[in-house]
Amino acid sequence: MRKRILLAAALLGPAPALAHVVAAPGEAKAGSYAAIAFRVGHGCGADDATVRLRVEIPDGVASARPQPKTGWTIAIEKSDEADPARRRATAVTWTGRLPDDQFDDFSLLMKLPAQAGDLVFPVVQTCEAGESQWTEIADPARPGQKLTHPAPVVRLTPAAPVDDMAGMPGMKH
Ligand SMILES: [Cu+2]
Repeated sequence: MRKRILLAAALLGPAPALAHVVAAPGEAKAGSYAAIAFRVGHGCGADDATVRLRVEIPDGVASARPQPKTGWTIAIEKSDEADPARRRATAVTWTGRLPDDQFDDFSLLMKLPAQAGDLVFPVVQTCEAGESQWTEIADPARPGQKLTHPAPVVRLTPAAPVDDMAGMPGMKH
């Protein structure tokens, strides 16, 4: 019985950290600034090294700044508002080389939307031979559905109300 419960939890839980391309952490507070890494666990196929990773930034993210990364060049695509101050990063592309049998993290510091819910980041992983599009989105009407190339998701949890925080012992504001 206990075994069956654990198995069910595993099936419903987040994707394994080293499979596919996943967001790490996969959960953050709505409205917060958070550093989120896009973790690449393998190449596009057997022995097929990753040479480029393009992460699309969803609309509600007010700002996204990539962390400099030794051995990789970074290109930031921006929205086209006339006022430079209003332009936001719409996609970030890293170019370099990651062998298939190694993993790496590609980090963004983001101002997350205030609204709780799932934030989806479509990712295209380009390799020396192939390409993987991590762009599939789960259908909430079909729980348990298996996606072969799910897009990384960050679950935004509601920000704690200020009153609750003030009532917590040891919290100073
Ligand atoms: Cu995988």
